[in-house]
Amino acid sequence: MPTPRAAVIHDLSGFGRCSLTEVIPILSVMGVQCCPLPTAFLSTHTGGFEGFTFLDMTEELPRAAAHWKSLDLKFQAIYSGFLGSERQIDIVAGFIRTFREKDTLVMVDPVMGDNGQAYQTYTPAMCAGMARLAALADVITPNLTEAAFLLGRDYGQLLDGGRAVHDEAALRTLAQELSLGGKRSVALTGAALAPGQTGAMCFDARTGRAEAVQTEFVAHPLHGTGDIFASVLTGGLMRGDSLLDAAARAVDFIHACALRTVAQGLSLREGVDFEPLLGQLVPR
Ligand code: PXL
Repeated sequence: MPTPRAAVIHDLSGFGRCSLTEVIPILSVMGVQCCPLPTAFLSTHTGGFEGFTFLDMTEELPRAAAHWKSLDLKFQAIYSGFLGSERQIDIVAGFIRTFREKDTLVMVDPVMGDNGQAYQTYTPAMCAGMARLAALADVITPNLTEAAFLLGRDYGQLLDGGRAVHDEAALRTLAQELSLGGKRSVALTGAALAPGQTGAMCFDARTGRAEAVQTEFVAHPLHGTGDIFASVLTGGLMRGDSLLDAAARAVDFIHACALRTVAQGLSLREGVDFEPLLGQLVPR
C-alpha cells in the first residue's frame, strides 16, 4: 500500500510540546507522510508562558497551497488545528475545497480554548469563523470549551451548568448536537463519565451511534493533550480503524504519557513527555 499523505495545518511552537511538534512525529510513526502548512511560528505555545514571539504565516499559506496545486499533490487527509489569524479561516476552507476528493478525510480540530477561556491569540471573530470551518469537516475533536463556542452556548451553562458533567446521557446528547444532524463525526474530549475518569464521547456519523471511551484521569492541566488526541485519532482513521477504536487508542496513549510526565515531575506547561512512548503507536 502506498504511504498515505496528510496536509497538516497547525502552528509550529518551538518549546512546550503541541501542534506540529506532536502532529508530525505521531503521524509519521503511524505510517503517514506529513506535509506541514505552518499557520504561525511561536517561540512557545500560549498556555502558561508570557512574552512568546508570534510570526503570522497567513500570507504564505495560499502561496504554498498554489504551489502544491501546480504539483497536482493529492492528500488522503487534511487535518487542521491552531490557526494564526481570522483570515486563515477562509484560506483553510479554500484549501479543503481545492484538495478534497471523494475519500479524503477532513479532520478539523477546532482549537480555540480550554477551561471556558479562549486562548490568548483567539478573537471572538476567529471563534465564530472556526464554527464555519468545522462545518466542512468529516470529523471534529472539540473539548468542552470548544463545544460551547461551536454551539454558541455559555460554557457555565453547558451540561446543565456543570451538574451533568458526569452524565453519560447528557454528554451523548452534546456529541449528537455537535454532529450537525449526523453529518459529521465528533470526538468530544475531556468527557468524564465519573469522577477520576476522563476520555471522549464519540458520535460516529457512519453508524449514527454515540459511545464513550474512558481512562483514569491523571493530572490537569497537561498542555498539548488535545493535539495528541486529534493526531492519534487521525492516524487511526487513516489506517482504517473505527472512530471508537481510534479514540480508544488515543485516550490510552495520552494516559500512558500523562503517567510518565507526572512521575518525572515535569512542569506541566512543557507538555506531555510522549517521545519515548511513540513506539506504542507503530502499526502491528
Ligand atoms: O494545544 C493547543 C495549542 C496549539 N498551539 C498553540 C497553543 C495551544 C494551546 O495553548 O498555544 C500555539
